[in-house]
Amino acid sequence: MTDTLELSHWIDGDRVGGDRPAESRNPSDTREVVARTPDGSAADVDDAVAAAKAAFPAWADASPEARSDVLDRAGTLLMERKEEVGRLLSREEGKTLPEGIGETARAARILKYFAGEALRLHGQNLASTRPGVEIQTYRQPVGVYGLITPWNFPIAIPAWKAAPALAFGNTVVLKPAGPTPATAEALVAILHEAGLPKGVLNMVIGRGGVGQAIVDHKDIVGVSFTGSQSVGAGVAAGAVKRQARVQLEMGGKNPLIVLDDADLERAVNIALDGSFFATGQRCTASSRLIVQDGVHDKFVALLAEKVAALRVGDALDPNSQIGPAVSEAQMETSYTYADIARGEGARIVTGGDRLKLDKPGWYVQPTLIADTAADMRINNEEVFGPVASTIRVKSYEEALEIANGVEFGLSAGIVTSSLKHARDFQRRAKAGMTMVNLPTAGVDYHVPFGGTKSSSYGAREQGFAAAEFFTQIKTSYSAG
Ligand code: UN1
Repeated sequence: MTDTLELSHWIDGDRVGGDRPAESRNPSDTREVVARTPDGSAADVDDAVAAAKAAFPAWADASPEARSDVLDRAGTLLMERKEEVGRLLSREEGKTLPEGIGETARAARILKYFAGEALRLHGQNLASTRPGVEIQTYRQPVGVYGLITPWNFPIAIPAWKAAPALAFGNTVVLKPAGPTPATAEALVAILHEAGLPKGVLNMVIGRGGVGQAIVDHKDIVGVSFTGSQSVGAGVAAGAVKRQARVQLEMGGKNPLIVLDDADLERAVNIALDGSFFATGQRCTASSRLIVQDGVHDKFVALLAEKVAALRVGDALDPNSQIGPAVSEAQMETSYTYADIARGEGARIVTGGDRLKLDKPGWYVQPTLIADTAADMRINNEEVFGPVASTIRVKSYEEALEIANGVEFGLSAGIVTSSLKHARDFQRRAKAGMTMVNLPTAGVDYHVPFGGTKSSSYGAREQGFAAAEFFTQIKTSYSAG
């Protein structure tokens, strides 16, 4: 067992809040308390926003080079400590150690990417319709942003929201997810160590009340949220009511189409990765495997064999391929959906039964479900666990119609050797991201990320697109 961390909020450059009634536990061994934390209140959010507001003018006016340097240094520090922070992430969230270290390295690279973007921010020069008049557009910092982040990428998502906010001269109040405060705290601490001025980045640990206080705070100009659709709807309603900016990333029910002409071995490995790695706890996970008649039975048999052989275990055990679910509730959701699918007449090919290991943890047996119909609940509601279902189709057109037939539209994939179908799919898939011969999950950090329909709302995150949400355009006219 490892020591329990004693965490605090970060307000105005200091660790604040000594009362620690809440805790995060290790999902691989629930006897272990990873961190004890405060349970923040609206008053803590007030203090954090006041600090962020006071810090805003100087940070907004700082040279972009100064902002770039802080992000670059923080990226270097985080990369140097990726093993240590990645281990903390895996202890707290439950993804395997290589996944935890990989995510930490990704967060470090995100900081470095936005160190560059701070210097590349630019506007445009346009001719006026009037002779002698010139027009310039500038992108300017906006103010204090509220960031509400999920537990499934406990360092990469705080990084990909905070880094652009800070790079472009805004200040921040961050609320990390309840199950994973320690990993987010590591990021905030490193940014301060890298020289971030006090008050520029604040963090309030707590439950839904903290998120609500952020959404409702009159001095927060924009809220970026990643999480569930039901919470997201409330975030949007609250923000829009007071005309704050809002950006939401929510669920997915991502399809992976496998056509008869696919390289079958490759298709099976793509499905295995997209559906089950990171314990299926990715909003980009492939949860609907839409498979053409000619290869269907072979695909299901080959995939089932690989799914059944996956080694589920303690996230820190090098032998584990799949870690536990983050919480008891997430574990229960997976089993509940296996039962729902059974009740709907589907066939559980492998998994679905409770898994008991040698230690108390929230382990889930990876589950493959076949013979499902597109309109079943298992094919329309997000499970967020290591559970995938297959749907048999006759043609590409039928596959596409089913792929597009849900309320979500985050990521969509196809495995095929046909250029014609791949190209058509890229154009017609109703999703923010399309993947050809790749898993639906596992995205690059330097390009736009986001979905359509109920998956996303507002401006895209990441890459060059991040400037849209975290800056405001000013249009300046001048005559000589
Ligand atoms: C990925 O698939 O690499 O919460 C990233 C999520 C997404 C990020 C997925 N916002 O799962």
